Amino acid sequence: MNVVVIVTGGAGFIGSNFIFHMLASHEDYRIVCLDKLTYAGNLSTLKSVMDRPNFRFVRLDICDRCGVERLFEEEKPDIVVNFAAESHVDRSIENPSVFLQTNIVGAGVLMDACRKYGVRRFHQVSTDEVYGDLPLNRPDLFFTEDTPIHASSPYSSSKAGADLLAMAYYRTYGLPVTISRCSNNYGPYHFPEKLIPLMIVNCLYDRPLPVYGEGINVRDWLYVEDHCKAIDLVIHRGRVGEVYNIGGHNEMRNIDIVKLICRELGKPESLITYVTDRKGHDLRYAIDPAKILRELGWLPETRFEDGIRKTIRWYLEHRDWWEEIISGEYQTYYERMYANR
Ligand code: NAD
Ligand code: TDX
Repeated sequence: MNVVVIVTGGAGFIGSNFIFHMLASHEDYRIVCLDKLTYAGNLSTLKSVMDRPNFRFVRLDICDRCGVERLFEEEKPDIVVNFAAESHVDRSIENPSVFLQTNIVGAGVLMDACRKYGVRRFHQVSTDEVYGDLPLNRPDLFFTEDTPIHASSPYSSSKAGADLLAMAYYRTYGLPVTISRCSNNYGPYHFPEKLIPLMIVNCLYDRPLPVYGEGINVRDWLYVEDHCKAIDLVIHRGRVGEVYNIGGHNEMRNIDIVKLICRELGKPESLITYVTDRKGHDLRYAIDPAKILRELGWLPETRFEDGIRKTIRWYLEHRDWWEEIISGEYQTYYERMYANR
């Protein structure tokens, strides 16, 4: 076993998909998942790989400096990929403090451990949201790696904070850092507080489909496996000290996604309910992925029409996974967020 990779936040949506990808593509690697198991982390997601001899799960908070150092001492990782984060914009608007703690302080703890134990790569999984938003009437504009950071929400500003810290550790200490900034992901194991799984689940229960504002905000959707493949390329072949944008030129208005989900599930559009807009709601995200194509040859492989059908089918076939989630704390969250909205 020549390469040890610590994947933080691997019990969440993208981190778990990344673990599946890495175990399938690099059979000789040892993959160590470090996750606090917050409301968004789910051990049942990892049950198919739990018994693999080259996989280990450790329940740990990335802010726990002693625990993180102990794990690094034991595992001597070659590569650390940081997915662990508070990831939901609406929760960050309600209560920013845990976002600052995990997304900035936690990332700093990991980078200190990487310095101390001399890892060969620290990869920070960032987001296109650090660039702020683009106007709806300028379809010619895209985020490039040179677009200034201009975050809008407590979530995106905390992610921007981690990016700045990573670049500072690269310049000051020579820590071998890479950063990727991806657009909105969708696919299996997406927590049902986010747009696509929330709409699928509500459709299946014939519940109202809460669309913020007029539903005209635009997101650039990427199938999660394509994101995982891009990160795999960046950690192996990306240049240190560089940022790579990841996105698939697949812009959709929220309302069009919700209508498509209704159509696919045979549900009436009369379920759509327009609700009070998100505070500071970003209008449009759109990634220019030219750099990762040019340098690493990455292109998305899944067309949206196929990816969304696969995703809907996955939710139909994995009711146990999401029914368990929505029967718990999620109900209180949903009431708080959507009742009387
Ligand atoms: P998620 O909320 O589904 O999962 C986050 C995981 O991190 C959970 O397993 C949770 O238990 C864990 N975690 C949270 N706080 C922790 C802590 N203090 N210590 C250890 N583990 C902790 O998130 P996701 O959608 O999978 O996003 C993963 C990463 O990708 C995040 O950094 C996010 O900013 C970034 N990202 C997400 C998207 C998207 O569309 N979902 C797009 C671009 C970038
Ligand atoms: O009930 C809803 N109704 C609605 O209209 C929800 C949950 C969302 N929306 C809108 C808000 C956004 O315009 O749908 C769009 C997508 O919302 P989210 O799924 O919450 O994603 P977004 O805010 O775009 O952020 C996501 O992409 C970038 C991830 O959650 C972040 O972690 C990632 O960095």
